[in-house]
Amino acid sequence: MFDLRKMRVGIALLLAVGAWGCVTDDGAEERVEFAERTRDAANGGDVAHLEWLRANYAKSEHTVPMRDGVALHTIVYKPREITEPLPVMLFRTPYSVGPYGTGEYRNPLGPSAEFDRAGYIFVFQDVRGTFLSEGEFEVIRPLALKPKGPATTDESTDNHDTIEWILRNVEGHNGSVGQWGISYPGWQTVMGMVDAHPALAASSPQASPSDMFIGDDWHHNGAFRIMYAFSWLSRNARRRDAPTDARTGGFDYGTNSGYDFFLEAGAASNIDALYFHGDVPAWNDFMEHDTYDEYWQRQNALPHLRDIRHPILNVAGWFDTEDFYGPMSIYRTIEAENPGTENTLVAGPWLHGGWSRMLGDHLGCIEFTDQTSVTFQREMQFPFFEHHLRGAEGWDPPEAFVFETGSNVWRSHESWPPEGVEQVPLYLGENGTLSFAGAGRPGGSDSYTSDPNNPVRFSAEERTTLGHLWKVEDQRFASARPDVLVYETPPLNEDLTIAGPILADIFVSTTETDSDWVVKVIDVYPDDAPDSPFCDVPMGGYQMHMAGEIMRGRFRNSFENPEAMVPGEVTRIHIDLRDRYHTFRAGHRIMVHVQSSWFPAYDRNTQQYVDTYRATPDQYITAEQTVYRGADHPSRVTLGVVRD
Ligand code: PG9
Repeated sequence: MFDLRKMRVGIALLLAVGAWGCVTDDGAEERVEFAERTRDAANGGDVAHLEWLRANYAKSEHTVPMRDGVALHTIVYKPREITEPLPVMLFRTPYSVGPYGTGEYRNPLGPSAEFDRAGYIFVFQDVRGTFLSEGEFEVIRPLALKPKGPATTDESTDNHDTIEWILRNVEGHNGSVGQWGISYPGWQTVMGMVDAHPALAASSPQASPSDMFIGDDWHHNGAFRIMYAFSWLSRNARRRDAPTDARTGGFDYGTNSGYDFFLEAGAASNIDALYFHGDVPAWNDFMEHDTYDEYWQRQNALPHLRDIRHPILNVAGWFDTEDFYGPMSIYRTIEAENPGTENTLVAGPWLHGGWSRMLGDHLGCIEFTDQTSVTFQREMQFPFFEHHLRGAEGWDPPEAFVFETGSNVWRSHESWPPEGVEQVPLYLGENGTLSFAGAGRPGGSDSYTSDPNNPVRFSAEERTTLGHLWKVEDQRFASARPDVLVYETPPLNEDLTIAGPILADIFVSTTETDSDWVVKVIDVYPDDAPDSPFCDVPMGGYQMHMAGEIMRGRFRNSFENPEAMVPGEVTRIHIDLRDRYHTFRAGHRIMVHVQSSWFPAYDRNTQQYVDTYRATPDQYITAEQTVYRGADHPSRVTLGVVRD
């Protein structure tokens, strides 16, 4: 008999190939695996579109001079027949605009194949210092200080100069340029929004980082994301001698256990001597900047998001493990600083970039029922650009298009978070309880021993790269550990929907002078939950990671001026677990975990106030951790409960 839902997985893989190729980041393993699984589908499905592109678009390659004379490699695809002036779509990336050579085509050209069919001029550019472009690559190059001299460049001026070149040199355009990109190309899109060229008429930054110390790829709240930084930098940020069309980066871990690999490497600064040997300058820069100093502050995009007059479509994935803080903070900053600008938020149940490359009807075991990325591409992204670049009808957006997970529905709201949300504390209680009823008797506490030589895994999966699915992974492996505190509500009598930021306030003490504090909010499925067609994990009792964040104790009061924790002193730790829109269904339970490591997604805290990046093996010491609860120390997570 056919299992209709399993058949949909196959169809999903088939269709996903059409949106392939927009993101190149970490997760290479998954993509290779994914590409292998779908190769036949690609040959059977995608080839038709490729042939159509060859027949209908002409490709040309150019070296485009920037204001300082550095030439950036630029590829233009233009419909072979242009009967009326066409809008331009610009994409700037450090991940290569290949395939190179006028006979080789990208597929699709636009953010989705609809764009190709509608007829656009597509312009792709290798950013400064990458692949065939000249110059030096600087990872998240800070904007130049103002006033900028006539030959001063940054990614904003390169963006501006490129648009100017397009207007002057590419025939057949209608004067309107749109720009999009996911992650690093999304950040390039943000840079294009700063002091934007007047022809830039619509921008869609998607999963762009905004601040690499606070909440995106390299750190969260000052805790270093060693696994992701290692894989990304080793692949994308090696020194190069000259422009090249070949990827020079990559790394062979020689093991499938990132846990063992990073444990054996020890402190982060050892990595250069062990593996990089000066070939990855950014890694050594990071090692020199272990607080939120000028180096990191200058990379923060948010202070520059002023005077934005053109429409913006911001896109975020609820379960994006790379850049979720970025798009949400970019949305909020544009909203606050640019009244009157059309600034729309889209947030769906996606991993990093999932809206461009999968159907989005599930993530790991978790099913979302709608083909969410197809909905996004057809009903949001395409009409947004068509309207603003070509004047087409059919785009009248709400403030926010947001997908509510758990109940699996798209909703439109006139604000984010929506009206009618009440902040409700959920208190950690005695005997592992979690209650809305109140903080309970004073004087309670729970303790565990945190051992940095036996850190809590971030995922039960044995892997070397960060991957994505741990953001919805079953947490039973963690609940079983003695160094993870577990608190749980009884089964809910009715559905409970939450929207907006989840805020944790926990009262803790440690016997040492520094520690990491991780809080996770988990959706626990009932024992009789039906199994998922998408995985082999029993869904009865599944503990879905719904939200989670880390705070490095030394940064609890200030990211610029870290402070040791005082042994034995009860200390409040506030952690923003970031936004979610989720319904805990009736019969499900809410669970909270507290733990002091999340390895190797985050490097280990020595648990002493020493130089973490240069710690010697003997400096990693155990700490006795206590979490206080009850009326005198009401440890809690505060949820935005949707009341109507
Ligand atoms: N998350 C990736 C990234 C963005 C910006 C800087 C470094 C890495 C990416 O997927 O592009």
